Amino acid sequence: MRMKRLLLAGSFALSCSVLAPQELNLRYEVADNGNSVMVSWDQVDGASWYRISVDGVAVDSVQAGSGTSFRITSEHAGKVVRVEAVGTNITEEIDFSPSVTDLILFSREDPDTLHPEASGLYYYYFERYFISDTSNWFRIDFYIGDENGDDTADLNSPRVYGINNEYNMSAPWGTGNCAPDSGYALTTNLVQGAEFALWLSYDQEWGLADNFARITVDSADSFRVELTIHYQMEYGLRWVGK
Ligand SMILES: [Ca+2]
Repeated sequence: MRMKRLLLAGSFALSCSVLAPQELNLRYEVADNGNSVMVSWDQVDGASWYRISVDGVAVDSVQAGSGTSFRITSEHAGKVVRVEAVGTNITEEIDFSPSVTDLILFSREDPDTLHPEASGLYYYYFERYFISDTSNWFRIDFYIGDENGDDTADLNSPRVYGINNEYNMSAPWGTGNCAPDSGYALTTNLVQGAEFALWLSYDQEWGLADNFARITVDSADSFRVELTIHYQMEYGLRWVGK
């Protein structure tokens, strides 16, 4: 009896080995002004349904034969999207994890000329720049300075000081892992412990040339701030999971 089972297992493995491996070919599009991700995949043999999850938490399921796409809305925003073909061992993922930069910046009112006041994106991370060096200006995405005169350091769009004409506005983060749709300003007071959304944009309309980041204020006084920036590398996507 034992021998017979082993022979059956052997012939099964042999017959499977001649078939091309199946793939979901999981793909996506940023949708809904950057709030949603539309995922789609190929049907695979043997799947009874497809489980969609974000960061290990099930979002929904799609029965086999009833569709091969799903829109993941902002309430489920996170980092890793997974689609599992239940009934097979086929699982594929898309990783929307942000890059992370820690920064110390100073107010442009700080008299110490060795203290950098501005920052800009260099590939996927933020670099520090001196406002005094105008050759840096085209690289600057925001700078620190008390532009509204209330003795607190502010996060400012480069447009405020005429550094360049990008908008790059900020807004209180709100809740969840999705940057807000509205409430953006050119100048935002930085408060220790607060979180802000940074919207990198050449105009004031959302588009697929834009990027979003999530800024945590680790400390802030009138001259010096420490920031942690999570940057979503996917164009247009408001999701920034931590
Ligand atoms: Ca201020």
